[in-house]
Amino acid sequence: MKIPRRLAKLGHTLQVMTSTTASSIRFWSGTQVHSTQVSPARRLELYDNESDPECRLVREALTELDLDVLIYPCPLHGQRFRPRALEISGQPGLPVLVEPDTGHWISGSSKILEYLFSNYAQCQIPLHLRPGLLQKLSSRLSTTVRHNHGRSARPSATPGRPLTLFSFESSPFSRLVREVLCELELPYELKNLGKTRRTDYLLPGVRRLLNQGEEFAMLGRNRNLLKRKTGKVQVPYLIDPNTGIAMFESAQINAYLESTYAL
Ligand SMILES: N[C@@H](CCC(=O)N[C@@H](CS)C(=O)NCC(=O)O)C(=O)O
Repeated sequence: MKIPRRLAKLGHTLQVMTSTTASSIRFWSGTQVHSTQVSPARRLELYDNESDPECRLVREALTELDLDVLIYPCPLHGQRFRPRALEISGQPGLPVLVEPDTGHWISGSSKILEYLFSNYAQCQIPLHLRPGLLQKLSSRLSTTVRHNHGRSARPSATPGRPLTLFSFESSPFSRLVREVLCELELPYELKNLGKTRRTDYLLPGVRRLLNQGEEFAMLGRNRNLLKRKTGKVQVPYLIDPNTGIAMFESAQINAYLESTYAL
């Protein structure tokens, strides 16, 4: 059934509002980059469920540490990657982080966060990410506010190659895309693009308006990469090597994912 355009727009606006509330409940953790001192030679891999409260804490840390990760979505009842996560860790829980450099794997948010901060920032887990009761409860509340979007698998076609998503964890628009990627069990390279300086907090359009139509000079690996590729820095940005498309705009990206992969 085709949904009238106005109704679809209203639906998307409501989704953005609850997604913004979900980020506010987490005090916008997973927004600002705190410099990484060591980068892994090869990308990390994460068996993840977008709506899982513990997985969220790990993704927030990945943004703050400016680390990219290959996401293997493991929605409830998913058959594409969930069995492999179980095989690796020997237990059904998520998240599971794999470091392909060493074959080393870790499961559970507390251990993963400890590992990430001690290995990639040589420091302790900052207070706002330490997996205590407040963190776990607020992360669970964020899931509730999103009505469990991104939680359960839906039938989908298998892509030949992983997609790429430029995003940062607290971005309300990017979350909507990550939820669909998870439900459709589409593996993707998550290119984190946290904020590095004050001007990054301005909306992309406002930034260009203040700078005669040009994007400001950017700090940060992925910010520069995206600026070189597209001339602007805005998330979400999706690249699908299977079809050759590359696009901005959360509503259009989700429409593309639904029409290309949902069965
Ligand atoms: N209409 C766009 C809005 C995208 C947008 O405003 N994204 C924000 C993050 S939520 C952004 O890119 N901010 C610029 C920055 O982080 O530098 C969409 O639906 O995708």
